[in-house]
Amino acid sequence: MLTIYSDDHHLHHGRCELIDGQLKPCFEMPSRADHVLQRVQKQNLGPVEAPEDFGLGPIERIHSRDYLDFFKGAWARWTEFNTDGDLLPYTWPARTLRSIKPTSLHGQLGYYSFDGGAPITAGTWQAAYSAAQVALTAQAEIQRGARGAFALCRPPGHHAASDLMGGYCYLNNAAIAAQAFLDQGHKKVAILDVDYHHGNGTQSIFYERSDVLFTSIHGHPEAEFPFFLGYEDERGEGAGEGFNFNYPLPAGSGWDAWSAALEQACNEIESYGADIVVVSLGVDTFKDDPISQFKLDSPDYLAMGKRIAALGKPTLFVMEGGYAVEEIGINAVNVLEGFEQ
Ligand code: SP5
Ligand code: ZN
Repeated sequence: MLTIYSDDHHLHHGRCELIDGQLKPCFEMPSRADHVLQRVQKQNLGPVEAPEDFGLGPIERIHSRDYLDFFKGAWARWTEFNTDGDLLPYTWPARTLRSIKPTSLHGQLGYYSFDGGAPITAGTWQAAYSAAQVALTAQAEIQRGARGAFALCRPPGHHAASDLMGGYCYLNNAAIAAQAFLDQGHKKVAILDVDYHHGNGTQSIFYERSDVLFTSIHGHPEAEFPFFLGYEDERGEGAGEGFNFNYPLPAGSGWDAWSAALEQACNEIESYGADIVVVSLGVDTFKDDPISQFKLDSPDYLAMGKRIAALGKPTLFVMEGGYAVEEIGINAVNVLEGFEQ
């Protein structure tokens, strides 16, 4: 299987996030992608190539122009005030407040984010832009006829909505790739989001559409980030009604419960009749993940890949979360090896 990877991800290195009342080093760190790349090479998964540059066009199919302009220009505006800390939001237009776009940098940062987990650093735009190109280049490989391809994206993307960053995500790599498939002639794309966290950004982007089926298996939002989306009763709206399937699971869930949900998601993907499957591949479902509560073990990821392969569809794997840095490579590549077996 071909892997697409860009060194540009190193340009994004947030300093800290708020965890349990303390500022701690960001869990979403550059060594994550380095470990996955090393494992791809160690296992001889296949060639590793740099992305092509498809420009902003395919990104603008998902993200609003004003959001992209804000994100691209935010660091330069921040350096007029401060060159020391990362740019982090601190006020959001929650209930009782108005969603009017302010003029100031911090006002706009709150307007274009939903949490404080997506710091903007000097290289964040370039890293996120390149990650989107990584997804698009792997998408092009599938479009040329490959059965599978791996987009080793960092930063991840599935929490990013059309005009919101958050949850370590800025540009929704999986959504951008899914839209590219449609724009290149496919009619039905299924997204299978296996990251521990609900893919709220991806769900919101396609919620009123029937040309993308969204399925997600995740920690129950009653108890888990992103808290405010990901319930089972979210089935899509308007033309999208019946094209959204959430499988929230309780803390402590292991392979038995998780694989039963996978079976249901796969059945929905089959009855939908997808042309293409895009997997939002987070491996923060691992038992030793430092911020998650599922109990999958490394061999389970082989079984996951095998079940996805049984769908018999061309499949694009897009890297999302996973914070047990030493094992993230083993677990992510196990999915890909399970798919290829
Ligand atoms: C892409 C992705 O996986 N994003 C996840 C963002 C999660 N951000 C919230 C993390 C809060 C973790 N709290 C854990 C407390 C452990 N003591
Ligand atoms: Zn996650």
